[in-house]
Amino acid sequence: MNSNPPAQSYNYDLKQTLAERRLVGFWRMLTGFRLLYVGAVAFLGASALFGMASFFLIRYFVDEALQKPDLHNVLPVVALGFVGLALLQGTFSFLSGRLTAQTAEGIALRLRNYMFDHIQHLTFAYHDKMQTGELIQRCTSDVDTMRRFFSEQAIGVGRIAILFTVNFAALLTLHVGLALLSVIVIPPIVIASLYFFRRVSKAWEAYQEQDAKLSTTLQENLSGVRVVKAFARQDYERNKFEGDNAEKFQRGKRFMMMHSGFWPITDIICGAQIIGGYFVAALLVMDGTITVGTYLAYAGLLMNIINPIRNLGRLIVQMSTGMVSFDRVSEIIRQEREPLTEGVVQPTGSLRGEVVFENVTFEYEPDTPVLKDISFRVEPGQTVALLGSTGSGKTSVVSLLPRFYDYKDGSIRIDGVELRDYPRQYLRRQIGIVEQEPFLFSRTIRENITYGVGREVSDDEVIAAARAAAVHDVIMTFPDGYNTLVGERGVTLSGGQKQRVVLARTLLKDPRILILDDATSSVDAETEDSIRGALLRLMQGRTSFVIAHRIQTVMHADLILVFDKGHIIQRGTHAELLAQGGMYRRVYELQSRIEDELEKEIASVGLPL
Ligand code: DCP
Ligand code: MG
Repeated sequence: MNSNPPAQSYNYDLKQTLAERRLVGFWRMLTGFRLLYVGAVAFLGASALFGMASFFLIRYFVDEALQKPDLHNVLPVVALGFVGLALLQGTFSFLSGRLTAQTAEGIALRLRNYMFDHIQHLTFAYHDKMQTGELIQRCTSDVDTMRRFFSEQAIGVGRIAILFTVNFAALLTLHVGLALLSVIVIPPIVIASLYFFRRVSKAWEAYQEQDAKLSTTLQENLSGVRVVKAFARQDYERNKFEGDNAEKFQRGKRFMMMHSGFWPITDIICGAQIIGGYFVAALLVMDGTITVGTYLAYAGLLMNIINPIRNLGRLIVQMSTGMVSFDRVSEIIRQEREPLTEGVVQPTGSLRGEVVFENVTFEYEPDTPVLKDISFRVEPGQTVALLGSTGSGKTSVVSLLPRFYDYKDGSIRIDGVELRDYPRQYLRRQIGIVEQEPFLFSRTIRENITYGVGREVSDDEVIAAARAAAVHDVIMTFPDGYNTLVGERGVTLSGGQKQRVVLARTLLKDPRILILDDATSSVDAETEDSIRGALLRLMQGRTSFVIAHRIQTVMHADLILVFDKGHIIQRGTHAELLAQGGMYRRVYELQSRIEDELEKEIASVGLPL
């Protein structure tokens, strides 16, 4: 069963890759790009070879060409040789750069797509806990650090290995003793690099963590801008942001300082190496062991060896940032996806809509049950109303039906099949929810209404749904009608309008089981009355769960469940519950009294009802 189709388009299992050790993980991430990567390194090697060859040309020029009587004949050839070598070196270096860019950008592109898709498939429980800002930061900044890892450090390793090998081999042909002398700096540099590697890793991790915190603060402040303004808390928020920002500054400074503390050390070591090498080589020239041409070639090659060694240190230190980002990204990727299409049963038709809860217990956090011993039964096409004080568990009950969360104990059966045996995707297609907090995308109203239908929809259907949700007339007042953009670049809808657009979206989906979680909370009583007719029509023939605070909205339900602290404390029809007394009746009487008084009040001041 292929539960996560998009992930399958990658020809390797990223999750397994990331579970491994980091370097192995990086190598496996190169899957599909290895040829490009090898090409990039090979072209670099070719470029290095031509660079090295020019030093031998120098030696030939000084030691032999200059002694020749027909120097004027040789000179143009030598000059052409230098130009030719430089051209070849440049060309291959350019080609290598191209392949590198293709590799690194390609890997980053794939990783970003993978992460986006992966995050969409994570469980509700994970999203409840993980901050949005943190996720955004990991998908952008950390992925970018990994892109740099592939474009700079991964290629850099190959580059250093090649430059070192080629130039060291060339040095050996010049003079074995000098060649060996040139590499005595390697151990101290490696030791210094490893020491810095650990410290820089830690500093970078701290920096990225703070960066994520800042993203979260920013993101929350932008989403919650109304609250900030309404409470005039700008100063408080600014101070909080400035505090976080100052911490980021400190951590960034620490990271940069550590980074830069490393260079003087390697510079000193490498500088000593170069001077020492030149000095010894000069002594050898003086006693005639090597020629002047060899000396010049040595001088050039030595620089070619010292530079990669120096860069090795830089590379090791920079790699630490790639590793940290790798870990932060893998933390997300290691999370289990919520299987969408897996299920013991694979129903093809529609649900009938019989829902049975039996002693269901559910908790978001271990050992803090939110629902305790919930049992009830709904026949197909019936309407159940859920009433209860805030936090009593109403939303939690209905969130179990589309398998947003898995219940702990007990059994929930739809049409006689245990909920766990249904594929999530099937349930989610059969169940329509109008959530407590309606959400619209920054797309057109039409796109928002047809979202989730999964087929071409005619304008008539869209309009019919909007009419049923009593939002058609509102939409027609917008300049572009159904093509009006919602959100930042378009119209701003009121809470009630949003709710009704979401209602239209759910109507169009034509679900077998309908969940209305406070779906009319943001509409006034008058509009609610006008929607109620539509809702009643809509609920016909479907099993419906209606959560509402006004008893008027739910009094016609076939079954009313009254919740308190995760328990069902009362159940029955409106008439039965009124006869029972208790909480239901108290709330009913209270609400009726308030409405009556309100009516009287309005009548006495002469306002039209
Ligand atoms: N809860 C939680 N984690 C979540 C959602 C809720 O721990 N992701 C807790 C908060 C409440 C309890 O579960 O203590 C029940 O929450 P519900 O959302 O089910 O409560 P209601 O829907 O009944 O409340 P309201 O009328 O305010 O919507
Ligand atoms: Mg709720």
